[in-house]
Amino acid sequence: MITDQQLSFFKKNGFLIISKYFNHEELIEIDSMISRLSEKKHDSYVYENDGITLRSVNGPHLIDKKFEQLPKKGIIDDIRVLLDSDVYIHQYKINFKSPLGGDVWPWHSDFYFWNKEDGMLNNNALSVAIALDDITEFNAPMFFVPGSHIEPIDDKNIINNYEGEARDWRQTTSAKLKYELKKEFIEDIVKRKGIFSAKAEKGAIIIFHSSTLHASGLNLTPYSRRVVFLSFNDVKNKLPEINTPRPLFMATR
Ligand SMILES: O=C(O)CCC(=O)C(=O)O
Repeated sequence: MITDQQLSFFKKNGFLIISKYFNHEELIEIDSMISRLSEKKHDSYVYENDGITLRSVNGPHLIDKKFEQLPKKGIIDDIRVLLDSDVYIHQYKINFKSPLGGDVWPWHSDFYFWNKEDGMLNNNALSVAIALDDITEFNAPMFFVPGSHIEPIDDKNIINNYEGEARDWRQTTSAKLKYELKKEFIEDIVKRKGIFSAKAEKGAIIIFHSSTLHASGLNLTPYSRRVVFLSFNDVKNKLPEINTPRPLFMATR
């Protein structure tokens, strides 16, 4: 159960780490589910630029029903407290950040993407990153800008890397992300608010608000850094109808 102290930390900083959320047996079970998934192929799989290294599996619950059990009841109860609302899963994915090859996730806010690509209106949403490996300073931990969730991003601070090109959901998940934050913006906000490296032992969960700025670097180590991401949205903030929505494995409708 989320304590008052954790709630106020999350509200102030836009992220929260809770260690030992998943126990040893649960982690072994998740490991074997992920190994089975890695052997399959599906349209929702994303590879790094080399075309062979697995970057992400989107919508694992649509490929293997066992993944539906992963959002344990405890997680949902805790997220309800953090968002002060009933919630549903907006996005579900696994990022592999493979040893000696997992590529970067440039600085971004998830809400900016969810608003532009999926039509999400309000930012009362967050993600839970489940650490399946120890995340150290070496194997590409996520970086957060504490308190950035309360500063909305203006369109003038964004470069669209695919301007004029046909929409493709892969543009929103590759190492060359569709909406790039301008360097001057990052420089200003990081110098004002600081930076936090989200290291965690396997089994921990790292929760971050949909507007918290985050990024991660290359994995230059021989150690994997697999993370399951469960993104929850306020039920009052369900996605409206839009033209050319992203596939269901990228955004639940
Ligand atoms: O896996 C990571 O390091 C970052 C992933 C991320 O930023 C995202 O999926 O929005």
